[in-house]
Amino acid sequence: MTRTALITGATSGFGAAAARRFARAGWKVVANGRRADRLGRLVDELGAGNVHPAVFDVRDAAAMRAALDALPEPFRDLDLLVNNAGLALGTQPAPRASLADWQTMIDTNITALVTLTHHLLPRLIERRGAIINIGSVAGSYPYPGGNTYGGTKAFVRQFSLALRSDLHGTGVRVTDIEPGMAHTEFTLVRTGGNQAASDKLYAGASSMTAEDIAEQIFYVATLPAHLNINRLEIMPVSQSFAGFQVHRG
Ligand code: NDP
Ligand code: 8X3
Repeated sequence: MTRTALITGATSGFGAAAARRFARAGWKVVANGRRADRLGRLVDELGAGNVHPAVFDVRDAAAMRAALDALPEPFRDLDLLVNNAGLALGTQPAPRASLADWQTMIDTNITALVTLTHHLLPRLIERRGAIINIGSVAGSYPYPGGNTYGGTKAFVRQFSLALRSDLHGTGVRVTDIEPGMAHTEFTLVRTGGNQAASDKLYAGASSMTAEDIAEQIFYVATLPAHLNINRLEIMPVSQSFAGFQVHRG
């Protein structure tokens, strides 16, 4: 039986890699993002019968609903929602951070994620489907400059667990995949397009790749129907934890 996934943020990074992984395995993929040109190239690469472009800003609830309500027949029966679209903005400590950046992260990583989830829950329950949210290690481990980004991902972790509880008995599975450092456009976006800063962060670090995370998304999505991975935390071997800091004087 053909299955269908909606993947948000499929123009880059994890989302684009996941769209390729699922489409090549025979799934139908609704690929979302704001950059229509990139979604067009994904459709050209994977085939219009396999990938449907859904161009909308996830923060625009009306556009989201319109796009999903207008899905063509072969893509309408969604079995999987991958809430991947998201971003970090800025690396400054809280007193020097931009409030507008904080609001953009909350709007994208939290408000849009819950709005889309709420909209699709009836369809997912009907099909005993699955939800995979992309959280982050930043939701569990604080680091300087992580402030609101980490806060949004902590929300994603707890919301995912709470959904599991509310969906008890429906057969719908919910997983929060929580990656550490992966080389995508994430740092380019976070630094406002600073390619040198992005290159410096990933240089020599053997970071995870977008394909590494896409493989985990696919693995979770294709487990036997009676299994639910609640949280999947994954880091590159090169990344680990540092201790508490102590200020004296
Ligand atoms: P990328 O910047 O490479 O990709 C982000 C994707 O999100 C893009 O496709 C972008 O599409 C989409 N997106 C952002 N804002 C919106 C919006 N308002 N509406 C629709 N789509 C949007 O980063 P990653 O692939 O690394 O990030 C994917 C997810 O993984 C994010 O939630 C991120 O927080 C999380 N994450 C990333 C880690 C990393 O180290 N890379 C580690 C842990 C978690 P477009 O701009 O075309 O709209
Ligand atoms: C991004 C992972 O380690 O850069 O969510 O905060 S990290």
